[in-house]
Amino acid sequence: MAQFEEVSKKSALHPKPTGLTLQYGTAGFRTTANHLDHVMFRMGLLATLRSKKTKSTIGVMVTASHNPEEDNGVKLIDPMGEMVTPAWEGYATQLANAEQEALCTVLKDIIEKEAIDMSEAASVVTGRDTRPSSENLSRAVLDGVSCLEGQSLDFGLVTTPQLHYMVLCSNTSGCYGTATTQGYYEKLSKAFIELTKNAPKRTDDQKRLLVDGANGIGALKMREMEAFLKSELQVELFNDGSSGKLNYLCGADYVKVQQKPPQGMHMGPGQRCCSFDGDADRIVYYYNDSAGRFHLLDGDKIATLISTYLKELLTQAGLNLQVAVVQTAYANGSSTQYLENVMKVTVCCTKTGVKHLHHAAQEFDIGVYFEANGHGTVLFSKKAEEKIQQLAKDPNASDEKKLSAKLLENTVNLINQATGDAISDMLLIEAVLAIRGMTVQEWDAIYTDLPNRQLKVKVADRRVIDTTDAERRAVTPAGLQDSIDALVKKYKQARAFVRPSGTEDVVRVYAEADTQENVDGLAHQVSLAVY
Ligand code: NG1
Ligand code: ZN
Repeated sequence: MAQFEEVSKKSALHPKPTGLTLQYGTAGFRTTANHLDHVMFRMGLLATLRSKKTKSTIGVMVTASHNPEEDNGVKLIDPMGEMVTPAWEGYATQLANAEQEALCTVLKDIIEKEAIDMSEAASVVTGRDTRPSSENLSRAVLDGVSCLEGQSLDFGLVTTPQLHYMVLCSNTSGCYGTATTQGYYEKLSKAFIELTKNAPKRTDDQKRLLVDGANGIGALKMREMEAFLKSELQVELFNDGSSGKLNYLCGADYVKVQQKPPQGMHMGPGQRCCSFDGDADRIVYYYNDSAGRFHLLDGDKIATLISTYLKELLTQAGLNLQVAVVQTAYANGSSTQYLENVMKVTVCCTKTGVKHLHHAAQEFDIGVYFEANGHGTVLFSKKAEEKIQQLAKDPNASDEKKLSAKLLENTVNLINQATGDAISDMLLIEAVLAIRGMTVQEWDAIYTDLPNRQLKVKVADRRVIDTTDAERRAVTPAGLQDSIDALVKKYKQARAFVRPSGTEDVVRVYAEADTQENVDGLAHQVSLAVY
């Protein structure tokens, strides 16, 4: 077939370094940028096949999120804006690792296995972050798409969640929104402005927010968004990419892991601040108190704020819808306790990686999911959306109920349900704080985090560690879990676990205990047990 000849010919322009093997991990492929050209070309091929198979638009995002600027990565986005299914992750790995001469055979195997009709049309949308390598790499993706005669639309510089949104809009005939960045800004800003009308007394000072853009795409897109917000949010942007290096000493991952403010931000006492990560799908908040002490409000605090707000509105509206919060093993123990015992919401724990949380959240009427690192969103079931819409226009409903339903309706519109989105989450948090008349300190005081520590350990082969129970217990190597259990017993309110990272060649150690000194000791001892 002519298409395969084209693949053979073009793939020679995107040669695979012999012997290099990579794996489609938690967030797609990620490694040093100069090892990725062939992977990009091949992901263009695979996205085209996926599009033919699903008869839908598929997304390909070129980014390595919070990784250093020299890295890059790629991930595929499925029709409803979610991560690609596990079987196709497997195909992605096979295709990326096929030596040059075996490429067409692997491609044909996938086509056969999935019974793909190659005469189907295909449509692929692409996007990229601001890494210097991203432009060429996304060109390689487009090369792959054109080889198999797929249609492509390159959105160029967009945040990861913006591309997820484009995919979802494209496959729902515009019902979710218009598949343009303009459509995205208009949808979100309209909902935000409607919500903040319920907080008419907000002062300019309360509208002020300091944003660390991680020197990445989020900063660029925040500048574009600002014009649509009509001063209802007054953003002061730091690390906007004009001089600093992407993710270097800044961004959500740095702030969360180091538990300190990003460099280059001038925060006054009590000033509300937030950080995006390198592709703007994560956000964390923080402030310095009057004594200069740093306070972090991570994904767990965000999930708590949002679920409290939703529960209150549902009660006021008299709507019987179940709210659940989905977390991972990294969720601070205090947050889980607060959610279960005080808020009385269902809490479930999944493996790390948004696809697991997203999947679990789909099981509920309203599923709030957040990783502690600030990656998350809220999913509303069809039933929940319909009930809210019906009540909002019910002529017999009381004014109070109607108002709550309207607030819920605008909240739904403000949320990017395709994936966690720093810009959308930020606007939601700002709206909730405004409506509830809450300061960042009051939000922080909902519960007190247990001191915690995350460490990375380099080992010869991280895959020797296998885990169970949503990654909270190690099954192999033999004896490791017993050692961890023995160490944890020595401390109060302690918990610890280890797991191999899905995005870096390291083993991650996490620990919690009653004091920072104790938890630092525990994390260190656990990291020694890993060797
Ligand atoms: P790994 O490297 O598997 O721990 C990290 C984050 C995940 C997720 C992915 C994708 C932590 C502990 N892990 O995964 O939560 O965000 O990157 O970006 O933060
Ligand atoms: Zn990210």
